[in-house]
Amino acid sequence: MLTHTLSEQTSHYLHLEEQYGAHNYHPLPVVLEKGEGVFLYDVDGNRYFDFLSGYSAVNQGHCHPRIVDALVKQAQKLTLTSRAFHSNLLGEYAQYITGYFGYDKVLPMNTGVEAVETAIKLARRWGYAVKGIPDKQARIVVCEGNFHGRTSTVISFSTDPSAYGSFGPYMPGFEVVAYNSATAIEQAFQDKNVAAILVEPIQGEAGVLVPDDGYLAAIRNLCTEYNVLFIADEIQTGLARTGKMLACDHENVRPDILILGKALSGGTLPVSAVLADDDIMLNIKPGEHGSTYGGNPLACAVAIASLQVLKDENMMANAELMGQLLRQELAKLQSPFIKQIRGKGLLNAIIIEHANSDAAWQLCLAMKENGLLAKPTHGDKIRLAPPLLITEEEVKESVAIIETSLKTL
Ligand code: IF1
Repeated sequence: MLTHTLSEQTSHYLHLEEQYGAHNYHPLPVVLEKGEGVFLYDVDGNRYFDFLSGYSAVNQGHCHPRIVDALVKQAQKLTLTSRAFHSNLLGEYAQYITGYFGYDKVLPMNTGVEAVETAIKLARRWGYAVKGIPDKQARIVVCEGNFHGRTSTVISFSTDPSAYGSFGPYMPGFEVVAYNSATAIEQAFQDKNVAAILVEPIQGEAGVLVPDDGYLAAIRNLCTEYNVLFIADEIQTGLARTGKMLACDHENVRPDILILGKALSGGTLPVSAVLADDDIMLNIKPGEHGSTYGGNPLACAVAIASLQVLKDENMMANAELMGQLLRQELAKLQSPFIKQIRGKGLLNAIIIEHANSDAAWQLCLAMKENGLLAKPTHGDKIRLAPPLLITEEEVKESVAIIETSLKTL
């Protein structure tokens, strides 16, 4: 780490985290204290374009005034009742979000992985109650390179050793198939005990892997044909990030179970949701699943505002347009170090090719010095995913920063 170039203040905060925080992350050496729209500010007052957007939790931009307003107003009134009692906001929110996405019911949770766990439980329950799978035999098909969160069940079907290694024993009942292969899925579906397939419409952690056109439609058809539930994890791809409200919308495909998180609160607090129709959702009965914070009134107020802002500010269309511009401007750079540019809407990545295996990290450090924050993944991939309200001028300014930074390699 280039700690010698850091301000005294920055070093102070880095050392505090290093000393007292668990070492389960390796962040860029920047200490942020303020966010506004597409910008972040560090403790020394430097301004940065945010090209991570809190891993797509901040699609609406940092501290969006309407979301913060909803948060503050509700925080002053009522924040948590638990589900032992009703609140005046849960029903309103449930009506709002089910109408918004076109499902009969919502089951509210908090973090993304809790919603994934919920979807897994729902699918297994449906498998036994509706499909007639023998007890404890339900299987769920997942894809190679998947990322669905960090719980012990969810890492059980990860194919990334840094996610699952030495955390066993692992939860059985999952089958991994190649991503972007309908043939592999059909083969797995020959097993009558398959209850569901869980899939990211674009693989995020794998480095923004966009499947071929027709993949999602093929999954939909196979699921219908084999009586298997299609679970779409749209935690990262949903909520306007890829240029449509959902990434599944690119192929006009409707999953049986839809998982949302991250931007459902515009980056203000953990809010996730599982959406499904009654024939699936009503198989879980009172007392069989839940969460202390799930569906709390503060989350409900914030989620309504976060969803409303996406539509009112037409963020799908802007993500689509600015994504095209970003990829087009990056292509113009003709950098020998950019091996590939890929993505959809404002969920993008560049793949760095360089003799130095540390080049992507060095590039991110240079971009930070020049006023843009992004983070490498798997060594050579850099995610480029700014908040969805970025303007044309700001995209061009950002690409100029990337260009200048590439020259330092
Ligand atoms: C971290 C990645 C992004 C997700 C999908 C579920 C979850 C996530 C498709 C779990 C979470 C995060 C978590 C974050 C890094 C991050 C990430 F690099 F790992 F892939 F976004 F790009 N499904 N993704 O992407 O949601 O429980 O975290 O709310 O630091 O682990 P969560």
